[in-house]
Order: sequence, then C-alpha cells, then structure tokens
Amino acid sequence: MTTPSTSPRPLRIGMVGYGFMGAAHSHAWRTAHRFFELPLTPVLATLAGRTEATLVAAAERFGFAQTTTRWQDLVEDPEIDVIDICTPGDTHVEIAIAALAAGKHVLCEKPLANSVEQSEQMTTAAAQARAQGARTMCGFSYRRTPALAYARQLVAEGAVGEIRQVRAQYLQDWLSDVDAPMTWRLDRDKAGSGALGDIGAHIVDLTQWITGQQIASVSGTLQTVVPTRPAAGTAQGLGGTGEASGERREVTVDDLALFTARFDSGVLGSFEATRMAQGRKNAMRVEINGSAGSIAFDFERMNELEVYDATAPAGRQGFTRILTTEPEHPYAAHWWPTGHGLGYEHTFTHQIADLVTAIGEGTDPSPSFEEALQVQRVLAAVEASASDGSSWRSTDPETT
Ligand code: SOE
Repeated sequence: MTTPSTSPRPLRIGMVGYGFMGAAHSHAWRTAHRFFELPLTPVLATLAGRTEATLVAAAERFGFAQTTTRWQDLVEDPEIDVIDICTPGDTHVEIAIAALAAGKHVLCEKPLANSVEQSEQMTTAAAQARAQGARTMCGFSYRRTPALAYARQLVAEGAVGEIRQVRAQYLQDWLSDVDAPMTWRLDRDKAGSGALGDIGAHIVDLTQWITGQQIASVSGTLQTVVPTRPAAGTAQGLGGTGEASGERREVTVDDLALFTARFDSGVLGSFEATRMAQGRKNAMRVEINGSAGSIAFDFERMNELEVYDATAPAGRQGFTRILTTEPEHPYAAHWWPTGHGLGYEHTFTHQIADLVTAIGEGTDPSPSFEEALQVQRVLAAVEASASDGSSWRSTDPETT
C-alpha cells in the first residue's frame, strides 16, 4: 500500500455570502486542486452570512469548517488567506477594502461594485495591497469557458483577420412573469443596476477581452418593462412565484439594456442584455466578424465554437462547429476524455485554478480590479447615455 504524497501548503478561504454564487464558488474551491496541479491547496475555512440558521446549513452543505455572522471576523482572522466576496454589489466596497487593508487576497464577484467611484476606491486599495503581496481578481467567470478562451486565441492568431464588427447578447427569461417576486437583483440600492450590470457586464468584459480592444464610447437605452413586483412570494432559482394579489414594490433597475459601442480601434459593436427573453435561459452570445472570417458562440451550447473561414475555397465555405472538448483547447485536458463536455460550474473551477496559481506564483491574476473598473466605466456611460436621450458618452475618465 502507498500513501499519497503530501499536499501543497493550505490556502485558507473565508467566503462572504452563500447564495447562487456562494454555491458555485465553494464547489470550485473544493474541486480545483483535484483536477489541476496547484501550488497551494484551498481549504474552506469560514463562511460568513447574516442569518445563522441558513448560514450553518449552507456551511455544512458546501463543506466549510466554521461560520460567522460577522464578515469582519474573516478579515480579523490571521489564519484566513483569501476573502471571497459573493454578496450583492452594495457590500463589495466595504468588505474588499477591509480585506485588502488586512493583507488578504480578494476574489470579488462581478460587477466589481455599484458605481465607478466605489470601483475606483477598490482599485486603489488593490494597488496598495499588491505592494504587500495581496492579489485581487474580479469574477468574470465566463472568460474561463474553453470555447471563449479559444476564441480569444483564434482572434489573436488572426483567424478572423481585421475585426470589423462585434455583436453580443446576453438573454435570460427568469423575469418574464410579471408576478415573479421582488429580489435584491431588482433593487438599485443593492444591485447598482439591472440586466445592464448583472449580465451586460459579462458581455462587455468578454468582448473587450476576446478582441483585445476597449470600449471607448457608448450610446444606450434602458427600459424597466415591469415597474412593480410582488413584495412576497416563493423564490425558485433566480425568479419564483409572487403573491399576485398582495403588496407590490417598485422595481428600481432596468429589465432591458440595449447599446451600441465604439471600441478604441473604431470598430462598432451592438450589445443587448435582458432577463425577459422568453425561452432564452442563459443565451450569452458573442459574434466577431472580421475581414478573414467570423467566430460565433452561444453559452446554451457552451462546448461549441463556430468558426467561419472566408479564405476557404468558394463552395466549401460555411461555419465549422468546433467541439472545444479536446486536449488542444484551453482547460479541457484537465477533465474528461475527448468529447465528454463541460458545464457552467467548470468555468468557476477554472477561475479558482487560475487564481490559486497566480497567488502561489506571486503573479497578478486577470481580470484585475483595474479591468473590472473599466467595465464599470462602460456601464456608467450606458446609464448616462440612456438618461440623456441615447447621447454618445465616452468611457474615458478624463472626459466624463
Ligand atoms: C443572474 O442573471 C445570473 O446569475 C448572473 O448574476 C450571473 O453572473 C450569470 O452567470 C448567470 O445569471
């Protein structure tokens, strides 16, 4: 009988929040070192949340050793190495700045915060803490979808030639029912914005990352289609069933966000984010059209990337469906034999693997808080444009 060799040194995780993202992150922290060779072994140390009973149940389910109803306990605990922020946007700035001041590494869910000002404060704190060795990352997890990471590689290799147009949509339908109950995601004070920040932020980040270009200006429109929702109801998944005849509360964020963007190269992009597109469950779609071809992706078919080669002989042209499950594709070799496919949760596991590698190697993980601040500037410019008759708005801090 042989004993497995000793694991690398532990990396102790303190997580704040235990909803949808808390579950996704905990799973990733537990799984990453089993499939990726990491310089440190993540250990689920302490879970923080406000409501003792549900907190304790979540900690047991996710595998945390301890709980606390004060997130400050995580920051004050010298045994905790990483603070993982999985709470609504209104809490990010305070927790992140306290954690960084205590020298912790920080992973923060997207969008980075609820305003550009808060994001700037967090980015300044991150820059100061970096000098002491603290690493920061914002959770734009879709970057770690193998097909999208591969799309980025293809664009960088020139597979689409010169980029001419960008098209991005993030379509969900969990708010289609007018009696779906009120949640924090519909409350501006908690979430900052609606479809724009919740899911539009992902396609802003992704298109900038895949193209290697930044959005310089935008013109947008926002709409709240259902202005009030039942105050009470039974939550199910992201939505649920509200008490249709009971008290209703005002929805203070957008249901739909539509905008046009001009990248710094001059390329134009169209963006659409909605949580009311009946039948579209998690259709996050990106298409890049260039002089030599196109690439197209839809998260509802996340193991596929469509590539069109305009230089192929006439008569043999057409979109090729590449199954991005092969050892040649980013992340895929760590998982299953050829063709077996990955799911939503794997994007989070890849995110954790990359973060732990960066912490262990003392390098800066991406997306950094700086990159996430730039996304926040785009969101703010869309809001400013929408409130001003869809005027074009710059994302440059010097001109806004
Ligand atoms: C809700 O729209 C949501 O959970 C987003 O908040 C996540 O970022 C996205 O991955 C799935 O949808």
